[in-house]
Amino acid sequence: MAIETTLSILKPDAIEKNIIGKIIAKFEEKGLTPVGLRMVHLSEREAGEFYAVHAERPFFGELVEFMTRGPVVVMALRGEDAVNRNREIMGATNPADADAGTIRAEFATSIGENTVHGSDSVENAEIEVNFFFSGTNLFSR
Ligand code: YYY
Ligand code: MG
Repeated sequence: MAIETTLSILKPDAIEKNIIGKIIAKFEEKGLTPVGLRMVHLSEREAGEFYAVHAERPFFGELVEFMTRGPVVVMALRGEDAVNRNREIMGATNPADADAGTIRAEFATSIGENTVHGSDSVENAEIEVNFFFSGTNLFSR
């Protein structure tokens, strides 16, 4: 399987709950390595641009409000089949539907405050990684 790079965001609820270390450990244990990592407090404009695909959805306003209420950690994760792998480790969007052992099952509060974002395709992963990182700010071992 191919080595891919995908985008992960540890959302404001993860920072508020002091669980970013626990979440990063889960990725590392399962073969996804951070190759870019920083903390950022998104503006409304940035959050809206990042989630532009959802602009017409009824939850868009709440999503932008949530994503801007405090800082987030943005990470580029690299590994085999990283896009799918990240989604598996995260669990389903609604934590009530997420498999046991996934980040969302363990830590998420609700479908809106669901602790992590992960790119949903290789194509979107490239766009999303580029949204936060220039190539010179990605590091491989
Ligand atoms: O990719 P993923 O985060 O699992 O879900 P998306 O369908 O892309 O939705 C993005 C984001 O929007 C989701 O993580 C929470 C929020 N959301 C919501 O608040 N209510 C919904 N019914 C669907 C999504
Ligand atoms: Mg999505």
